[in-house]
Amino acid sequence: SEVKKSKPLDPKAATTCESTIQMLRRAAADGAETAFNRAAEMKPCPIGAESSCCKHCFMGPCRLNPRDPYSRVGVCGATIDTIAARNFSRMVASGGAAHTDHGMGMLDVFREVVRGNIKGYKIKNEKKLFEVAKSIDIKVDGRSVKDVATDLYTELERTYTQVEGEIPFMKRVPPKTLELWRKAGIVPRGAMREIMEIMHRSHMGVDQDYENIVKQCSRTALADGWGGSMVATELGDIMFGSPEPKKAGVNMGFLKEDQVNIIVHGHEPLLFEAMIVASSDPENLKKAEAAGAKGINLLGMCCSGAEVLGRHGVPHAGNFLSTEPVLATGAVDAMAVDVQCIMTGLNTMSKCYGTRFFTTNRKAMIEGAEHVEFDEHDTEKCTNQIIDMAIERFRNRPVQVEIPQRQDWGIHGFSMEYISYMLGGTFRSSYVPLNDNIINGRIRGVAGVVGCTNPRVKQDYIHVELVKELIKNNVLVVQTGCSQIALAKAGLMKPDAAVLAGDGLQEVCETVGMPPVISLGSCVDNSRILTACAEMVRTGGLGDKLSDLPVAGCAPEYMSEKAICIGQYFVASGVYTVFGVTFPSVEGTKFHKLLFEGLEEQGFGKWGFATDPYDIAHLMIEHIDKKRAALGIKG
Ligand code: SF4
Ligand code: MSK
Repeated sequence: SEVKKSKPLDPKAATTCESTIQMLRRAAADGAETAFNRAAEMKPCPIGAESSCCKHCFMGPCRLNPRDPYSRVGVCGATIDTIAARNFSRMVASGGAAHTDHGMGMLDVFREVVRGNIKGYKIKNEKKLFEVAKSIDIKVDGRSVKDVATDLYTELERTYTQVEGEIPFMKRVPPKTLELWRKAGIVPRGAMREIMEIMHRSHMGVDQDYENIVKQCSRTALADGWGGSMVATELGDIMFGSPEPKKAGVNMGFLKEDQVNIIVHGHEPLLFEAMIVASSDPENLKKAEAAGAKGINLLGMCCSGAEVLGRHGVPHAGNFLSTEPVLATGAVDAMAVDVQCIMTGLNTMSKCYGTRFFTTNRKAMIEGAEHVEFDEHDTEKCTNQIIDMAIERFRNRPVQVEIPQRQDWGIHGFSMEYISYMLGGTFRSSYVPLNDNIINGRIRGVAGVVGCTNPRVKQDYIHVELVKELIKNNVLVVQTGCSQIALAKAGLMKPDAAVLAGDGLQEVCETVGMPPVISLGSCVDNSRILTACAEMVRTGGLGDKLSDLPVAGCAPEYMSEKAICIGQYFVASGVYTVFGVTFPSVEGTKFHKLLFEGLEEQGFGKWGFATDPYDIAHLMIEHIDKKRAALGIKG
């Protein structure tokens, strides 16, 4: 009854994902609609798209003309630069809040594990615990795991709650870069303080100087990248193990008609880790068997999935835009979600196909959806309930099952530690070192290609085409989030994809046995890229600041405010970062010029924008070449 007739959609124009095309066709035949249909029906507001409107007070909302941006000001007199900078700052605050709240949740669980109040998780990776502790000057020699973990918890809490001083992971930042940040006054104190200050400064009548606002954007974004997100990544590795390369599968073909299929979607690994335990519990397996199923088949989607794909090899059913279409298979017995990137439409789509859909986090409920609260102190209560209801749905599947047959295998699960090990223990050594290969030109540079998929552009197409162009030009690609799933489906995470790379990169990949495209995990794991960049500087030969490195980043199909915050922390760190789809500023304005030129002149990175995959790739390659030339390592 909730199904609405949508305009006909050409699935092949909407996505390059074969499984998603098949499911969009089925959904259309069934009269079910997805974000693809809704995007076609909802024209984006051109004034909002270029961030030329303000609703920060009730003398407005005020709309300026992006085609003639200085022709008007808001009722309070705010210019286009003030309005766009304030809007941008709230995107950074919201994106940063998402990651830091996620990280703080991980820290809460870590504390309870250390105190012995949570039994369902444990410190799995003591080596990593000691390494992380050492990296922020906690004494480890001769001390017990519990003592080091207690100190680590206490120290990392400052990442979020500290009101004065520098957050702990500033100790990992190359000294010259840190010096620049100190001079600019953008070293983060604690995430809560930075986010609060942005919300204050962007209130009507407070900070109206776009340059000053952008400084606070950088400070807040750095509190995410080098703070909230980095803590989430490191604690994930400590509690669940650091990822190691393993063969793992991606695509809807990993759904199994004869098993109870459960998808976990969202971002925090806590629910997923508990579901992994519950789905292999003999009691639950017996119940599934009694219902006629051959087993319980757990799959991931979005970032929850990306994280366990690398850590445990759990198959991944697809990225953000495939979360609704996968329900049209009729094979998903339950979908459990936690936080971030959960479309409201999933609830409606679940009802169309009889999937049991559960929100599990008290912070993220959906009207009309079943809520089974996940409590880290008693994980089984939630996971067993979800499994029971999934089994029940399997027993009485209300619709015919149609599973796309495509399965894509690849090597997933890289981490900073593994890359360093793979390259001979350090980024610069006698055995296929990264820095040496950049210096000798076999590898031109490193590109981070990350981020979402967005129905305003053809799903996966830009990610895949631009990565192919980058590796063809000897640029090693590292990936996180939904982007890495696009490339996994395109087969570029197999070592034999090295044949698509330029001669130099191909030689390195073949020597080491690695793919030319390396998957690093979820959105918060972009912090692994920051750590790797810091390690490249520390190793030597590529300058003494992060901004000296021949590296670039992009999020060509982004849709989330988290992506804006990630982009800003890369830019503030010194990385050229190109976004696609649309950019929330008006070209030619002072604010736009600051983001796209001025920040680089001040010694940071800068933003770039393009929509064509080859244009994006060549903007990144040109930048990498510019940095190589500055280092005197041309050719
Ligand atoms: Fe308009 Fe100024 Fe109020 Fe914004 S803050 S809505 S520009 S009056
Ligand atoms: S899940 S933020 S759609 S990458 Fe992290 Fe994917 Fe973007 Fe969400």
